[in-house]
Amino acid sequence: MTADSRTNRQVALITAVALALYVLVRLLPTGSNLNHMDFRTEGKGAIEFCDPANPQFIPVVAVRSPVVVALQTDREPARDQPVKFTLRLATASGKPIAPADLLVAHTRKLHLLIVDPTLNDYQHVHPEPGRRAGEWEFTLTPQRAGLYRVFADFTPAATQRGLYASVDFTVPGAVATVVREPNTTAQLAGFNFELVTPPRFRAGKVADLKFRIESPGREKLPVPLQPIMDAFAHLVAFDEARSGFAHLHPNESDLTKPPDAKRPELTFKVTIPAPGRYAIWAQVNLDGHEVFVPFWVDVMP
Ligand SMILES: [Cu+2]
Repeated sequence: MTADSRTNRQVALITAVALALYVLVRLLPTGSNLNHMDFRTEGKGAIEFCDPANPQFIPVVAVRSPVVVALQTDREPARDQPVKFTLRLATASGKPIAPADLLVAHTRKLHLLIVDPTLNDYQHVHPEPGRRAGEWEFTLTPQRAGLYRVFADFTPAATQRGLYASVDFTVPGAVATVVREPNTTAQLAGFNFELVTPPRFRAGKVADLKFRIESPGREKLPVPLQPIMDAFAHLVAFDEARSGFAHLHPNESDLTKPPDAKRPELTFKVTIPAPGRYAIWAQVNLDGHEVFVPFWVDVMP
């Protein structure tokens, strides 16, 4: 045997072993009994998957979701009272969607973005698996009255792509009319927050946003900004009709490189398809405390 043919045989052997390992790994069960067909929607209006590189507004309510969400409460929801919810997550054909069927995304398997009709009470909740498969439990204290909307954000192991669904519940009482003017600054938790939007924020165009935090006063103290759910900040935009949401993460995604401590600034990209007024809620972690900051932004035609 020549040296050449020996090398060829070794290369062939290594390739065969690598191929066999690849096939083996692909055949290993994911732990989920669901497959991609369980998350398929037929015909027009199927939900669009989100491209994390270019976050879009996701029209959750208008499109047909391949999953069904239902809510149950331990008693009638009431303003300023903690309510225990059981959320049931199932495929369109009724198969329960349990923890094994979902991948961890941003440190959690299931994110709920919950907002009241005036967009003034936004809460981000992570339910825990309940007693039965497909049941997820969480506690929420609604701060307002009216028809609350719950957007569920999760990633089935079978499709490995973000999927969305929504469900509503009512908090009895009169819905306060709140007229909000565009507002891109806020003072909260002892800090000043600012959302810098393009001078002409237009629908259908990619927009660059900047989010800044600083201490008040002339002497700038360090901002104790820490990562939360694998990001230095999360921005969630809702339209007034709550037809869906956009969930944005900073371009500065490397958590080992924190932004400037005295004036942290994070940049975001978003495309909002329709003009109108939007609430953009920022969620950050300041020294271990979760802070939610609302901004109000007009998007032009
Ligand atoms: Cu997020």
